[in-house]
Amino acid sequence: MYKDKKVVFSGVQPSGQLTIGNYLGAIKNFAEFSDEYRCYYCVVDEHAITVRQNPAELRRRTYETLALYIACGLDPEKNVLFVQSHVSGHAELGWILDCYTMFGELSRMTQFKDKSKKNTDNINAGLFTYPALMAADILLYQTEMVPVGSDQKQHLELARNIAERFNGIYGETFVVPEPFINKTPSARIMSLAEPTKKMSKSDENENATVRILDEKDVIIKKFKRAVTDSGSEVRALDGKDGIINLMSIYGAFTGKSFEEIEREFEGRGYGDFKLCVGEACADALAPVREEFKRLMNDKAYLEDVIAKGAMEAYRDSLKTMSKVRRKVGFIEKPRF
Ligand code: AQP
Repeated sequence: MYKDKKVVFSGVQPSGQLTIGNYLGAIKNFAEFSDEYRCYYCVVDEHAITVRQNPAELRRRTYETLALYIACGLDPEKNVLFVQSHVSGHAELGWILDCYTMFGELSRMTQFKDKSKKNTDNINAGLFTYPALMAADILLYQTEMVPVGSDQKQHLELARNIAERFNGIYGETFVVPEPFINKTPSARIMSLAEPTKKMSKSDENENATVRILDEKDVIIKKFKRAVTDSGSEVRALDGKDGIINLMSIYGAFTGKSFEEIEREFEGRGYGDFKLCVGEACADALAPVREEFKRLMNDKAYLEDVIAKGAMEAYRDSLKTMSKVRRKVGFIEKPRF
């Protein structure tokens, strides 16, 4: 019975075509929690509009992200798969938590700094308060554990601080969540064009990202073009950021350690190595691509999953919402 289970929550923004960073850092790890935990995996469309989106594309990507969840192994019978904007508690709790989140805390968030540099003409309040909405997503379901890539660690720490602050004022209200960041280098996959920068789905340089849904020949071409240093030895040495990134990706898809990879490619050069990384990645993702195509042709099924997910998430969110409303001093909601 799920009521005795601890809760896992995570989300992905439908803000672009998902990359192998999203896959290796987050989604690939989601399924392993499904049996033991009550799992909520959300398509966080409200977060996506902190950056200007084309409405038709946002709609399409919302379906695609949900289909990718399933194609990556998340069974809708075992996980609550849903769309954030379908459950009003996210925005409602987000506003309340805004009032328990400090300006100074939000100003220190590196994602805000990076994204405001990238979107100078649209540094909106939502981009700034994004971490408070993310805290609401997590705290709404009394989440114990949040599987994310390492770029989200700072936001998770802030969510913990907000929960502790609120609990400190009003008494035990929220479970204080723990991040789950996998210990391998794939917790942070870097751009193929600028290996000191994280791979991001919204990167405009197509050579910087490998998308989960890219065809095999495209994947191989992108790895061939990946920026490396001027050497030729496949070794994880200081300053070889590009090669280390490719080793992390190869290791994540093959299960091989850095030592094993170094031994395998001794004396073989970068060209050979890049081809093997491309092939390992494309072959591992081939079944995901196939299943994704099948699901996108079954809109009725996706609509059913979305409706069931929204209903379950909404129902489960009510308890926390009513507790929070009472604690902060809002009067009882009239019943219509
Ligand atoms: N490069 C990455 N390596 C490992 N994990 C990553 N994640 C993102 N990029 C990498 C993880 O993917 C999950 C979903 O991310 P998100 O959609 O919520 O937002 P994000 O972290 O801002 O991801 P992107 O790809 O960089 O999106 P855009 O370009 O829209 O900002 C998270 O768990 C994240 O850690």
